[in-house]
Amino acid sequence: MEKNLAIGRIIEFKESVLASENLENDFYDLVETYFSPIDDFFTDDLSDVYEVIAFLTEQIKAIHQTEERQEARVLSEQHLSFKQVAKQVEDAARAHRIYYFNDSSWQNYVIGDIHSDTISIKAIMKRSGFFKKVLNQEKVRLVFLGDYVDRGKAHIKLIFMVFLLKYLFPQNIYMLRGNHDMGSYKDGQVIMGVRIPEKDDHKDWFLPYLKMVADANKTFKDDIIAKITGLFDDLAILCFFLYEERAILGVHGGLPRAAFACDPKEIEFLQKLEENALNEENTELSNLSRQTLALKRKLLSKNAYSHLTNIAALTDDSDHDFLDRPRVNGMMWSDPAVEDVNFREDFHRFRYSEDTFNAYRQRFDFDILFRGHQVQPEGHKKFFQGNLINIFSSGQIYNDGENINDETAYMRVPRPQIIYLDDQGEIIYLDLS
Ligand SMILES: [Mn+2]
Repeated sequence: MEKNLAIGRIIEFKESVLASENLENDFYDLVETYFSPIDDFFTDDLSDVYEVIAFLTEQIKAIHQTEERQEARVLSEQHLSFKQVAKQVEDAARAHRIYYFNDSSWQNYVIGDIHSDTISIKAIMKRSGFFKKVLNQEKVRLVFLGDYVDRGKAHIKLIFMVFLLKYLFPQNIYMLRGNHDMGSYKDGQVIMGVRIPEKDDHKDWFLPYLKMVADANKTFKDDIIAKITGLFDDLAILCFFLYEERAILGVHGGLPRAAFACDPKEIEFLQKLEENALNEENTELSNLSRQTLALKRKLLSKNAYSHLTNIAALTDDSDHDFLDRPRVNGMMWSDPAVEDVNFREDFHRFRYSEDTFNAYRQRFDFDILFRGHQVQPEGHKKFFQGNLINIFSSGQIYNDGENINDETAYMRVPRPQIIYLDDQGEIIYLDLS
């Protein structure tokens, strides 16, 4: 088959990156060659955008394959300690959908939720000095904690840009999966990983929007939906940064569900849940045996994660927790429990106490957890003595004293931020405007 021109352009760009005089401008010019001709996604010719996204999904899957390291795979299956594994593998090794970063000479930037907002992405690239550093062949690395899509205004362009960045700069860009980066497409039906609130316009949601565009526009074939969700399935779940004095785990939401409750409030909550389950005939919970649930609320002296006997178990999709949900889901959906808020359990979402968090830290041997998932107006928020840090990276972006971001769904975030880790692993919060 003749090589598609639209794809040819990005292949050529990748081959000549280091010859660029102004990579930042050239990158955005490249993006605009595809997007500036489009006025209306429902009627204009989207063949080039379609071809490129389809190509990028395949390329990125192939890149993920090249990141895989057999040694990291074996060690993750043998060890509980992230530190132990990270000490023994090559920098940026990937295994079991976990990235291990151990070379502190890299400048690491960690980025929270983006949600279909290209204005914040541009600010992130600028704030990190990404393009200049790449041109100078500095070791710069951007690690995204997931939630690329939904809610904002630039669904297709955002996914195009992030995928293009990973394709062009595979050693500088790393993507984790968020709870929104999910779904599937079967028999003409979009199956969502998240629930759309009733009051919401479906256009504000990525997969329904793709489906609407594909239904209306023959140049944007609907098989793109399965290609994109297929790549979402291939994204990593965890990343780990090892520094001499500090070990940091990164994830979108939080923890897998513990084997039993550590905190008296959690136990009380689970008791109520169990009572309700046993009283109701038709809930999913009623299918769980009394014995199983009762076991979960016992305060045992063992670690609440002693049922997980190696790191690889964390990201094993075939492994389910006691509510019969894939363990991986918990890590994308759970939130830290704050005072005066009840613990909640609704299969997807749950809150973890500080005791549970500390049991998890102890079991898997890390110091600090970075996560996104919850909106933080001040860009970041610390929980649990500063050992859990929530970062949020979409919101108001200022230029000459005025907010220029008309794509974000988070106008209530006046101060989106990213994290910079210096070569000692010191945590520095950077404002995007
Ligand atoms: Mn999220």
